[in-house]
Amino acid sequence: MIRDTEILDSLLDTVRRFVRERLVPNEQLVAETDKIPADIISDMKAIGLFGLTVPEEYGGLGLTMEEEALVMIEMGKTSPAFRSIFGTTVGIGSQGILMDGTEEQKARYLPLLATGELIASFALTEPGSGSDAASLRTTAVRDGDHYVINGTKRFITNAPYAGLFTLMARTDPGSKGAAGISALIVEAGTPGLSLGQPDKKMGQKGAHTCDVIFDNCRVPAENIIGGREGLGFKTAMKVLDKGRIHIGAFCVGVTERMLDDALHYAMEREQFGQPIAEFQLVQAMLADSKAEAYAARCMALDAARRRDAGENVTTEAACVKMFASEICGRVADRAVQIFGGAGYMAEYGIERFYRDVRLFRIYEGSTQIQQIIIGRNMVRDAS
Ligand code: COS
Repeated sequence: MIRDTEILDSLLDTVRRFVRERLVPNEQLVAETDKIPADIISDMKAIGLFGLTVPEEYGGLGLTMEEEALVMIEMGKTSPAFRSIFGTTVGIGSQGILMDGTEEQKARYLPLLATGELIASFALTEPGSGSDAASLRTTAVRDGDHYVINGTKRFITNAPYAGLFTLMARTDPGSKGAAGISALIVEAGTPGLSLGQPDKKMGQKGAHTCDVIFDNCRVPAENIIGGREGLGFKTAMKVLDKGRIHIGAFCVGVTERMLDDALHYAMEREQFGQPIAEFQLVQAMLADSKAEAYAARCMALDAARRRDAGENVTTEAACVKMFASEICGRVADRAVQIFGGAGYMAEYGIERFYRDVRLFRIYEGSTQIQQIIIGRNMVRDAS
């Protein structure tokens, strides 16, 4: 749903210009230094990127899903690391508080998240629990007015800068499945919370993940999201449903960027006396990529509109995440192929995208997890 076309167009125009003038020229620098310059992060805060999804009454822009998807498509036209720095705050890191938090939790944290003063991380994955999220082992045991947390979370995006973690932990150690899990807000700096070394990754330099370790970490009992135990797994699943449309839309943007780069390269690069874009075998790669990017764009926006209309979009969100991340990987591969030898060389940048986009098929639920969700829901709905 688009609330006001004029206001949205102006926001999209600002983001487009910001991407073109501030982010694209710094892609190589970020890849080489593994760091996003502080002045770029300040500019992101100034244009409201950290508050995209926080409701207006808490100081954010309160975008609908369709509006958010359109912004993500624009943000995808540059290195994914730039999205990552604010993406967990507007996405999976804060949404649990927004969807299921108490009024006090929202009033306390959302305004700080909307300005970027606090960065939020989503702490679900563990060394022994990835796709099988309900098997997580981190415990949060009630002790008077506090919960005492023990366990390790792994590959946590933005953990090195996070001001708060939306943590999924087992408050009922007697229950092995989803029902014993709760979501808790843990502020950085709480005694007993420490961070591992930053992970060395295949791509997305400038975006950082690390372990988050809880060793008898005490958090006030009022930090349990929703004020009740046992809701955490469902909170996490609802957050991921929305996050998957966000990531799917972002994949569309990155796909369009890589395709644009490949098209321009093919129109400039001459072989056999003419631009390689004139050859039908190159055109076939461009055409397949164009059709897939178009399909993914339509899917992402349709799922977003359905969510805005109040439909349950668990299946559609999984379809978008699966399809958009898969075509993104295919287009990255074709783009490298069109660039030929230059595609393998760092200075042309396309090999960097090829490595960066590999993550999309894995995080926020792998392609295989999306297949399971879609297939299971189809059978359930039909019976
Ligand atoms: N929205 C609301 N509730 C949901 C839900 C959703 N999308 N999906 C599941 N639930 C509920 C179920 O209805 C069930 O509730 P009841 O017990 O009251 O019926 C409960 O949650 C458990 O669901 P289910 O039995 O389907 O859980 P499974 O253990 O089979 O796990 C998958 C389901 C595979 C879908 C889940 O583990 C998953 O998404 N894994 C991937 C995790 C992931 O994306 N990790 C990335 C880390 S973040 S970058």
